[in-house]
Amino acid sequence: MKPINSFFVAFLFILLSVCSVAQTKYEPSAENKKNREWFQDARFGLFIHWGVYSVLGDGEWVMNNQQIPIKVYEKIPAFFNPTAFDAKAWVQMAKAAGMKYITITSKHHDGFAMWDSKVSDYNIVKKTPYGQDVLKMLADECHKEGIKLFFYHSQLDWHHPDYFPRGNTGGSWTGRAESGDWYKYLDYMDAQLSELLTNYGEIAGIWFDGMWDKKDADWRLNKTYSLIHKLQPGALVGSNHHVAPYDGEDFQMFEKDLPGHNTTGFAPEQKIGDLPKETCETINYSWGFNLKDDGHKSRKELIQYLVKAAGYGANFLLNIGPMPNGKIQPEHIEKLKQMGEWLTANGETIYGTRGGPLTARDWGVTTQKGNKVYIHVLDWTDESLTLPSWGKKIKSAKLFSDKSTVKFIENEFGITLKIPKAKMDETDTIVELELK
Ligand code: FHN
Repeated sequence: MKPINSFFVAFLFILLSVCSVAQTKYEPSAENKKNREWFQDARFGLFIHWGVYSVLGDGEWVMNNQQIPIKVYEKIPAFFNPTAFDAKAWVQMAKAAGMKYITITSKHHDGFAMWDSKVSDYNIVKKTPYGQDVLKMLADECHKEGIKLFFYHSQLDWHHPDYFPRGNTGGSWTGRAESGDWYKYLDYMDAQLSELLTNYGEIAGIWFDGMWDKKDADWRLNKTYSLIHKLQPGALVGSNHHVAPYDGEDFQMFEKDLPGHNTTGFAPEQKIGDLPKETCETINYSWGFNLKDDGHKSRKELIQYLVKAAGYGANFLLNIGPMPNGKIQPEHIEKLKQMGEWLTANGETIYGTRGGPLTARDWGVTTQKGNKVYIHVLDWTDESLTLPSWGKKIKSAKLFSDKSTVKFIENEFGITLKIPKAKMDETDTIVELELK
């Protein structure tokens, strides 16, 4: 037999490496691309943080913040009995608020599964007196009502023994042995995700959170993302890792910030990519139910956040943290109702739009659909407002609210609109421009 030429071996090795990289590059399916369009058109969704932690009324981080050892925390599910949970009422509330999808926590950092998992007994059916699969009830209701459903899934896990080496949170106070098999943990996570993507009908996407706990770990993203796309090619994958999207992701998220802002300090290096965008925010200060938190945002703040997000070309995912009995705080129901009323009147300027021709300004934002541009004036007191020109001529301008004509001048200084003071709306004065 002839000896194999070492150059040939090296060449073969390089070729195989290139091929394997090429193979792993993600190409979204046609269905997935269609769903990305749907997602951007939807613009408004309901975020739900709900788990056994709600029993303690101190937010979803209570296990870590109060350093409750696993053995003690495991007693909490016995008190979780949400007999007032009503999937129909939740979905109707979301619909009436003008929301097009729901993203609910399947598992948060405490590791407790809110569905009938066969992979682990640490779940709502096995460990709570309620004993029912709330995700199944919600999924069925969403499918019936045409509301899409995403699962928020925490990669970080304060309960699982194989989540090892530990990350920045969930330290020795959990009482876990200082050992574990990381890849076994990832297998467990993939197995749970497979359940969620197999037994609950069409799932709009998976909203990951927690990679930031172990920034340098091998999260085996390629394997997990491929699994999701194999099980449900249309499902959108996003991750709240606070950096630019990784290969295999379908949308980019921003936590408590509009794209490109970093007021929270979570994302100093977050680059904005080309994927559809979403920003999430709390209705008060907490994600999970917090008994003491009454810092509820006002109707105006919430509507303006939605409008700004749309101006930035992003969806708004607004969070509520249901109570342990399954009910939603009345203040939150009221706020959602008010948003729905506003959207009934003004939804045309939000749904199906993309970020407008002008980037956000101190006075507000713009959205666009076809040859219509919506000028959302959020903070302005003068009657005249000059916009920089973006190279298109205006055919007509009118107030969106009563369709009355808005006078305008186009000249070398830009486009000046004259909005009568009496017609200004302190939440959002919308001028509809029709382009030539
Ligand atoms: O730690 C979580 C937090 O509990 C919540 O789920 C939010 C939602 O965006 N994300 C994490 C913090 O980045």
